[in-house]
Amino acid sequence: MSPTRRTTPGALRSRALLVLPLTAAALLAGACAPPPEDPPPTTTTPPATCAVPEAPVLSVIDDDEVLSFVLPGGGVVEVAALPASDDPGSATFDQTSTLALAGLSGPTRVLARAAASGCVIDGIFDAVYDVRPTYTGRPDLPGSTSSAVAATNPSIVGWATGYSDYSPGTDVNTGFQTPTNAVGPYGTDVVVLGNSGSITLTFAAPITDGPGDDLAVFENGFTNGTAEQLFTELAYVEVSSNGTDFVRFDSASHQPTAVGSFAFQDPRLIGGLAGKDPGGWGTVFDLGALSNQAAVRDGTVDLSAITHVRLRDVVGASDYPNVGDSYLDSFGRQIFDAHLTTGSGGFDLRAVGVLNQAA
Ligand SMILES: [Ca+2]
Ligand SMILES: [Ca+2]
Repeated sequence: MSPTRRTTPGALRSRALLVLPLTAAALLAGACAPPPEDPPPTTTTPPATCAVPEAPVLSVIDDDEVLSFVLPGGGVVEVAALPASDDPGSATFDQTSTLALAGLSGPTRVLARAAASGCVIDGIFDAVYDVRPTYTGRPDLPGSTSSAVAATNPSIVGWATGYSDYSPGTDVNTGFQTPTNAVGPYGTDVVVLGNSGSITLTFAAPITDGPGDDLAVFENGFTNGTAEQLFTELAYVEVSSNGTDFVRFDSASHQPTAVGSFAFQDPRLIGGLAGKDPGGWGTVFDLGALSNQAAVRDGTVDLSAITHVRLRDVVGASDYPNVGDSYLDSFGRQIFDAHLTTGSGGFDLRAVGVLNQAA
């Protein structure tokens, strides 16, 4: 019915009709519109829930680190940092995507949330970091501030009771491929993961997120005199409450260069990785550090009932054993450790101790 759409020869002759001002054309079109219908029933769509920012969390963290916050789906983030003993309600938020820890010291609470517009805040990033000049050094030296636990420490209330998977990597002799060596109390026998290998230990009494650290992983690193030097092979630590879905502890390495075969490195450059403490000492992990991860937030992994702990060898060099392999920390840096080790290549696991157990 719109005159501007008429294509009959008669209309084409009527050039004036074709160039009617838009307002007039609209009026004519309106004259031909169907009568108005009843308005549709009003429905209220509840506003969406805001995404929660994500950032690396390490219970002990080097004050050289800069936390980068990522909001799933994008958007602006607001961040606050305050002493852990302060009332979180007193936090002052700034719009930023990074937080440099330089200048902070000791237990520090970091909060982050979406700068909400059109969504409802239903959860925020909330983590407590112990900010220190470096990551922890050797626990066996005088004056150490490490919280690594000795294998004889009475705070260890249990040990792995089994294993559900052992996938040895490369460069490990069959004589070192005995996964039951890591089951039960600490001993000096080991199961060797091999370069890029992994093992999953199981716990009949689940590990739970109690006060402080919750589990301790024992490797067989050895020291060099009284120096802050350790021959070590490192592993990522992951936990699960169903044996299928795992979350990984964040990690950090400031080791700037490749570490040679059976060479030492400074443990104060390493955080969040099993193997950073010498033989006889367990590297501790607090399940609470995982509480901001999405799979924990949505209930996929239950930190009150951890039944599986998986250790994945960090090879410590790129493109090994496969071209394209890469071993990064949570800040995107390459992790280096002793490489290449053969015969007993990769992480050497002695035991996993439990510090907090479900009742
Ligand atoms: Ca805990
Ligand atoms: Ca090894």
